[in-house]
Amino acid sequence: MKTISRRRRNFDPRGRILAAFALFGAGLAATAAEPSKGPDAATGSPFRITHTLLANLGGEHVANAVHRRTARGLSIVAWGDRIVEWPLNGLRLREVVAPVEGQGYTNGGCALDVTGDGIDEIVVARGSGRWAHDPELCWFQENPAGQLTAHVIGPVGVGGSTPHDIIPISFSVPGGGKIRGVVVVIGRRQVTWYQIPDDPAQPWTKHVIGQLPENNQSGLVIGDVAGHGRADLVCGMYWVECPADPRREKWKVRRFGHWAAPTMNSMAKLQLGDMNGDGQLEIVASQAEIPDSKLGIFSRDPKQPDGPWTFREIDAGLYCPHSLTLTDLDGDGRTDIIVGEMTAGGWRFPLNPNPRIMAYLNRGSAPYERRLLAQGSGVHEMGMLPRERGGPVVLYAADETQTHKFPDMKTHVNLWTIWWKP
Ligand SMILES: [Ca+2]
Ligand SMILES: [Ca+2]
Ligand SMILES: [Ca+2]
Repeated sequence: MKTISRRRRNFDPRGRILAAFALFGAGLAATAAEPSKGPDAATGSPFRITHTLLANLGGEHVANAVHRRTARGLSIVAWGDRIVEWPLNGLRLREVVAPVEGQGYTNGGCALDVTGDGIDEIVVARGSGRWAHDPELCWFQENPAGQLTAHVIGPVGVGGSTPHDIIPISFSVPGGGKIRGVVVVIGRRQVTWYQIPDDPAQPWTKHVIGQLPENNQSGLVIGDVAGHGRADLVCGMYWVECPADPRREKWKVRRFGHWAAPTMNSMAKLQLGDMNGDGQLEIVASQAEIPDSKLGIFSRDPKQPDGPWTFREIDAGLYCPHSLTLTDLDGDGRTDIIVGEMTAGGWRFPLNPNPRIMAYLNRGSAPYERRLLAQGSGVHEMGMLPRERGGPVVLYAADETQTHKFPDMKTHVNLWTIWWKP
């Protein structure tokens, strides 16, 4: 396709990010959060935090927000009823794909440089109505007018097969070379990946990885769990070992966690990180879709690599912590955890009167130290901008409204900039 260029465009995301930090700092008063009751540390907040309201979108549905590289620096992109974008250089909302009556976008979606020119496109599925039934997977490319043009990757399935999770994946394959694509969790059970062809405007090749043994599996993250240097997957309560050639060979599915599926406990938000500094990845997980939810770390026993993983509970009593991010917040070299709660889960639960974003500072074998970062604004699929060395943590998210149950809910898109003070 002629419109796809492989030339590298001249842009510098680092400069844009720093300019954006200056903008936040100049216009906003600091709103350092106070610790709440419970297991939080008793002393004052060690963070300096500024909050930016990007938009109040009324009853508009926003399913997810990610950041992408554009020719002019980073943007935050969100979709639900339509696709909108906030360039970090200016933060003014731009509608990049207009709404279509009766059509919605899926929870799953990601930024990915499909064309290899240094500019990220958006991969997301669209379907019928608020729940995006009968979805088709698409990628959206910025056109010269600054709007996003849709290219169809292929159908995903029928009915409620809406992908909850879509993330980029790449593989080094036998004989040399790399292949790239996205992993898609369909109907919270079938794991599939779509391979980008030489001409990405053509339909992508669909490879079915497998059906997970139980329903209600969600949350998806990629990392080298098996230690073979490959792109293993973690989804719900299972991890899936990548074969040497993911185009032709079978993936192995193994259970790592014990959160039971029938009660939706297994619908997780997941991250992979070396939480104890031993060089092996652990799975950090929260029960993303339920009230009275747990947060904890699953560790693989090197003596019993196929046996049950051990679980260390970090916190409990959370409300739909559908956001989970890892970073070293306090610069001590240990990876810390950030968790965000929703205002309303997608199921038959009461509203959360005071959704929180909390940090859990990693203190090694001592308990994690819980710190309140913000409260009052629910978050769903919270993202974190690429972090400069020694720079602040910048989090952003929309709250997913459930107006079919709570008609007065409003969608707010927020951004927080967090500095470690000491
Ligand atoms: Ca691109
Ligand atoms: Ca480890
Ligand atoms: Ca740390």
